Amino acid sequence: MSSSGFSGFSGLSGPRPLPPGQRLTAELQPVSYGRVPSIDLATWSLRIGGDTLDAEPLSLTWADLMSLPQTVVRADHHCVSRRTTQDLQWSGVAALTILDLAPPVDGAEHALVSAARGYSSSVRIEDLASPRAVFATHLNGEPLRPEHGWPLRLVLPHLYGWKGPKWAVALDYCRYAERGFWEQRGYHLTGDVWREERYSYQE
Ligand SMILES: Nc1nc2c(c(=O)[nH]1)N[C@H]1C(S)=C(S)[C@@H](COP(=O)(O)O)O[C@H]1N2
Ligand SMILES: [Mo]
Repeated sequence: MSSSGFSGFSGLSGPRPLPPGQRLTAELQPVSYGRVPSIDLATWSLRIGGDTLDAEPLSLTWADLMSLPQTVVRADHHCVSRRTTQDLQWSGVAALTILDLAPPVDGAEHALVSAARGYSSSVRIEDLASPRAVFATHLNGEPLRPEHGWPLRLVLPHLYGWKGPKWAVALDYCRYAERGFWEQRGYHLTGDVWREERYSYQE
């Protein structure tokens, strides 16, 4: 069992434990560096590239994405600024489905997920392969609002929120970890909330 074994509380009733150092907020507050991008679905795609198994990038259009099996994940959201919002329902395409469709080459254990307007985050393939990792198109049954990442955001419930780019446009596999936006600015490469991996000096 990986360090993320505590993330599966969906389905249990009663109060759930908070990760260390977190406090509850009722509503999911939009948090982002920079402005909300305007995106045209007709030209939008999710590009899966870098060290792919067949050495070719794959671009998924919105229609491609919609034709993949859809999944629902109930999860708590933990921002590294210490706010936790419990019991959100994300739906979209499991990250595992994307990994199966365009797998990384053997030996590529890392990825960089990039967003429109320059944001990116480092994630481990192992974390993307969590059954609860989802490229979400909907929050609580509604299409994502623009400020929450429409049309697509990555959700990794066992990692801090910064690991999930909103307005995701690319997933690049890499053999060596590449640091994304916050990882270059002092935040942790892995970012497991239950291990309280907040800062790079803990690595
Ligand atoms: N593109 C982009 N994605 C992002 C961010 C950002 O600044 N830009 N902020 C991250 C952080 S720090 C958190 S906590 C969550 C916040 O999600 P929310 O705005 O839906 O609450 O988005 C993450 N994804
Ligand atoms: Mo955050």
